[in-house]
Amino acid sequence: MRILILGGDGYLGWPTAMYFSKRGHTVAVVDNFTRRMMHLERGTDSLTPIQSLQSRVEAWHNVAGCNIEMFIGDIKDWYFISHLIRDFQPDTIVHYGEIPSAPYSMIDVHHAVQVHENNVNGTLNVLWAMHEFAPDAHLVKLGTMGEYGTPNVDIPEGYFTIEYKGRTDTLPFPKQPGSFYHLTKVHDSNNIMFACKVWGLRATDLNQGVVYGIETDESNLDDRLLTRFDYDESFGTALNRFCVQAVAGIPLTLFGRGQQTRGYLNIRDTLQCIELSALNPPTPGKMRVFNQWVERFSVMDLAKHVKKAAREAGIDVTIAHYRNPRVEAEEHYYNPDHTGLFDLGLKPHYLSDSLVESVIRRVVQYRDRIMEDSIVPRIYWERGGTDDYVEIVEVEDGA
Ligand code: NAD
Ligand code: USQ
Repeated sequence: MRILILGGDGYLGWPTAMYFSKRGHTVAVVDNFTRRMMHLERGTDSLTPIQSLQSRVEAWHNVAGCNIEMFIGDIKDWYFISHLIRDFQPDTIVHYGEIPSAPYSMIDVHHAVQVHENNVNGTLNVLWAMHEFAPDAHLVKLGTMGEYGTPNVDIPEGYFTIEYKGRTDTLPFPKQPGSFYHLTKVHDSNNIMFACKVWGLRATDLNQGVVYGIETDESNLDDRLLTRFDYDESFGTALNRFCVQAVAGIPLTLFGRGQQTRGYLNIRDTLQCIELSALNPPTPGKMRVFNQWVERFSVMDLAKHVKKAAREAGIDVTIAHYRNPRVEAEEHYYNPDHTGLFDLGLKPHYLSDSLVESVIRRVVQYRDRIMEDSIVPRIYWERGGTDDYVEIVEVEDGA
């Protein structure tokens, strides 16, 4: 299969590129290093010392004997992306190439607009390029579970059948996203669904939960192949952050009451889900939706897992409740369906089996690179970016 990976220099994109090329597919990656630039802007960095994309591609060739083609350019640039899709003729386009951070999108108007322009316009370009130059390709697009928000009813995989005033229809499930970033994913989903309906394109919209972990089978072959691992407030996700905080001796940053519940998955399972989607495309004209997560945890559950795992590694951890910088439900119902990918054959990894070995061990390895100043939350949904409100409101006893 010819696979074009948009955002192939990213946390998930680079491991995906290695994973597919190891399995004999023809792989090309696209990136314009937006993520590296955003770290420069914020004064933060990946915990793992990641190589340049060029060096990784070379290292991968030396270590595994596999080739990955590289195209440096902006998905927002119509001529760049449309000519690439026309010339490469992908069977599958895996689209990770967006700005993935809720806090970053909430800094101020400029960041909200930047995230919208990047994500929504980039995906529109991809859809038009497919329509004009690769109408049979399959778009595997990374959306987010956060598109749905936290409604007080079960969440289906994309669509539900509803009866209203005596008539019945199958409709997209309502979306109640929690940040301007999450909103861009809703706009993308609407645009993709429309393009499938009108132009007969085929797409899989993957509503992915929060991903954790550093290692994959491929990246473990050589440290030059490691993917990025972020722990700052903009780009680090909760569990990755907690692991770094544990090793740095900083009280774990639980926002508010800590009962916010999300779906989580190991980075290795992301790779499987992308492969299963790519190998089983939907019929033309359809936007298929999968909810891509394995286990459900509250942030307090995560903190307890990290505390336990750190103790096994000889590290004592304190859990603290911070004033919540976000506007979100801190206690809520959460029961999203997630059978689609399991039905296709997903073999999940579980948090309790992998935390010490595949995350904490690596964090300890790179503990000297931890920038403690980038950990505490400073971006507030309500009041704008200032650090006046950083505050621990309670320390958890005996968790
Ligand atoms: P990432 O920032 O590490 O990767 C995205 C890559 O896309 C980066 O390398 C970036 O430079 C590139 N990019 C962004 N805009 C671009 C543009 N206009 N042109 C070219 N390249 C561009 O993020 P990630 O964590 O790997 O996430 C990948 C995707 O998965 C994102 O769409 C994200 O929203 C989604 N997602 C991630 C998670 C998670 O927990 N990491 C969970 C759910 C969904
Ligand atoms: N949280 C804490 N402490 C922290 C960081 C986060 O309590 O130090 C809480 C947040 O308040 C939130 C939950 O943990 O309730 C999840 O936050 P997160 O930062 O781990 O994840 P989120 O902002 O939702 O975004 C991440 C990825 C994003 C993806 C999303 C999937 O960055 O790209 O879309 O996970 S989901 O959460 O299902 O929407």
